[in-house]
Amino acid sequence: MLDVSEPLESVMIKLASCRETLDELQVDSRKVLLVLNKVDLLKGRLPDDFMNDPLFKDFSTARVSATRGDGLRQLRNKILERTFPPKSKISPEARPAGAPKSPEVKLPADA
Ligand SMILES: Nc1nc2c(ncn2[C@@H]2O[C@H](COP(=O)(O)OP(=O)(O)O)[C@@H](O)[C@H]2O)c(=O)[nH]1
Ligand SMILES: [Mg+2]
Repeated sequence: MLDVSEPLESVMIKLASCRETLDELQVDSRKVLLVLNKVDLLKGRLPDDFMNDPLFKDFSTARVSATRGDGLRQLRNKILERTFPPKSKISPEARPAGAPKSPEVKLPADA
């Protein structure tokens, strides 16, 4: 999770540090979901302005405002897609006993 309302230099320093740690741990960048929070405070600055930076390479991203609720539905879907990838063509009946089914996650906006 990155607070993108901070000065861009600070955002990039934090991202570089995260990236370094993930590389050390040999985490596959394609598996990373980077959540950009506080997009409500961007005031005209577009995430696209900085998201082409190589530091973002191979990361999936979700843009949210935790306080306003923007992007939470998309974030939920991205988490669910990764937790229960569609490539698994196993029918529900063929699931191993005890395997979790995709949960229904309720967000305030669903109410
Ligand atoms: N405007 C705005 N404020 C947020 C958002 N998410 C968290 N905050 C506020 O940020 C404050 C917490 O600071 P934060 O930078 O998230 O945490 P810290 O850096 O770990 O101390 C709280 O007052 C939250 O209400 C957001 O999406 N938009
Ligand atoms: Mg902070």
